[in-house]
Amino acid sequence: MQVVKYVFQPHGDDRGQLVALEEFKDIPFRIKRVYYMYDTGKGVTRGYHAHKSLEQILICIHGSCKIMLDNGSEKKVIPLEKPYEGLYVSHLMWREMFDFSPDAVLMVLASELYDESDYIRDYDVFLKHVQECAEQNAASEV
Ligand code: T46
Repeated sequence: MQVVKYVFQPHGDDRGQLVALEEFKDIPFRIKRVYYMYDTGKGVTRGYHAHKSLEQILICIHGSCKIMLDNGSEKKVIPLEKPYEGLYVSHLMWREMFDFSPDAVLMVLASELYDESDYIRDYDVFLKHVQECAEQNAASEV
């Protein structure tokens, strides 16, 4: 499984750092929504779902956390601890966010507006979607 981490360009000077993100330039999709989570309790794991079509970039702009990505056949844990790094999370990728430091702020740039019908919250249903997708791709290659 290929993990795509973007390293953004910080514009630093003697005042500090600034990171600017533009759609289609720094971010590979149109940014339709931004949300962020903070004050995450000790030992809390969030997520436990995949998306049918949503693409996102996760940036831990303060503190640190870990992201577990699972494509249905492989799992990887990716630490996020730098405000200039963004983790790309594609559709059909199970995600769990955990190990938040008390000061963590996890910001997410999303390709679509909030839509509960895009969520797959059952792991077995997720595996079925992954398999169906692989079968469709194999059929279209014939
Ligand atoms: C994802 C991971 C990384 C909204 O009303 N609008 C929104 O845009 C979002 C994201 C959430 N909500 C509401 C829905 C729930 O009542 O906020 C509440 C918490 O959302 P959720 O339980 O889905 O949060 P996480 O941390 O499990 O997942 C979120 C995103 O929902 C999800 O798309 O990929 O962060």
